[in-house]
Amino acid sequence: MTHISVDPARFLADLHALRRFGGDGASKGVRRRAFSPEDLAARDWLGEQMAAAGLEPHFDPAGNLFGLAPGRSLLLGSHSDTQPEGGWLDGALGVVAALEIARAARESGGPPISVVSFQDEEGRFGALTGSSVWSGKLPLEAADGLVASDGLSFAAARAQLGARVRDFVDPARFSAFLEMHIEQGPVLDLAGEAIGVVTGIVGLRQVQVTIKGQQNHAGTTPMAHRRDAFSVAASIATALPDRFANIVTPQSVWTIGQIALHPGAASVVPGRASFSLQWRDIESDRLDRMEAAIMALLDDLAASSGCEITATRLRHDLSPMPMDAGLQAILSQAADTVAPGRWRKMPSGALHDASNLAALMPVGMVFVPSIGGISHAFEEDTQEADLVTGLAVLADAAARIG
Ligand code: HGY
Ligand code: MN
Ligand code: MN
Repeated sequence: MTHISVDPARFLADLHALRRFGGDGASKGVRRRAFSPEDLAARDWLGEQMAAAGLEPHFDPAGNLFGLAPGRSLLLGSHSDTQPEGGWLDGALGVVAALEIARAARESGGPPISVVSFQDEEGRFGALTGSSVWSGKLPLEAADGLVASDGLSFAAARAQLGARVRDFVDPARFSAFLEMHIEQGPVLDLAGEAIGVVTGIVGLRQVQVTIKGQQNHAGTTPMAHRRDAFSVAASIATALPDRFANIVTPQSVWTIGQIALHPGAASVVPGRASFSLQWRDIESDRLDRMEAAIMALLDDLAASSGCEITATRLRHDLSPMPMDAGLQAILSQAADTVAPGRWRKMPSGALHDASNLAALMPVGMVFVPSIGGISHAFEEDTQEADLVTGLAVLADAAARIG
């Protein structure tokens, strides 16, 4: 096993350099939505770093950026696009760690390692869009029809790639995929541990609920005569915990993250409400039972409120995905070597591109702690010592895989 001697200072310098593309300025936070000018500039910068590391930069038609080692290689990476108000590490950590390990492996005469930054993991257009297209789960033509909330289509967005675009990389080039990521939750931080070896990634379902009531005057319409679309939306949100009580576990989650009221005026009873409802769990059948409870609740409220309620499935289903047992074992050995007594095995409550790649090759993931468990917010952060520990674990595992 060739030891891959990484350079922590170089790794951290690259992480901070990447943060400046779309950097918020007042915090470490980043705004770097898929195919935004900041995202394209960041990808071009990453391509330059890949070339300087002796890798062949390669954009595919979906905007995924690979740094290819010659021949067959281990693939490391993540994504470099962010949420509208993203953290500086979500995705970026895995891409920059992959770059450092690929560079260090080449310097140490170690195994060939390729790097990838998948596009639109954060779902400006779809869900894990770039890796869904690359893995064959989502045809490029279907992705092209996806439209962001500002009206930009995936087709128009990716057209900005211009002459950068080449063909899709053959997944057979890669022996396995490893992704380092921040935990984005509180478990490791609360336990004072440094490393999480991921056992599996949750599945996700999402619907867009639309409620049609009666737009009316906020002053002259008696409460008993209203068909207030927001009031029904609020009833759905408050009723879900009871409806889920005998179904969910403490790890099950559901979120109403985006809501729009029409016409959205203080003196008008909203006639229409539309909101996203997303739920996640590590078990498929529990996702099914949560879905059945949601649909029953919508039927009950439509009958009792006199409003018309529809639910449109927004995203193609993302099934729960176990991580490869062999890679879990290798990552556990690496964690035990680098951070003995300070690591655990754990599931991922966040989605990751690794879910899509599991259909193509063995995949494994490793987590580092998130301070306060905060993510998808400008406050997202991790102690630099923990970032370096994660890098060492990933490098050790990459060397063991060879
Ligand atoms: O939503 C997720 O789990 C991912 O961070 N995009
Ligand atoms: Mn992520
Ligand atoms: Mn994210």
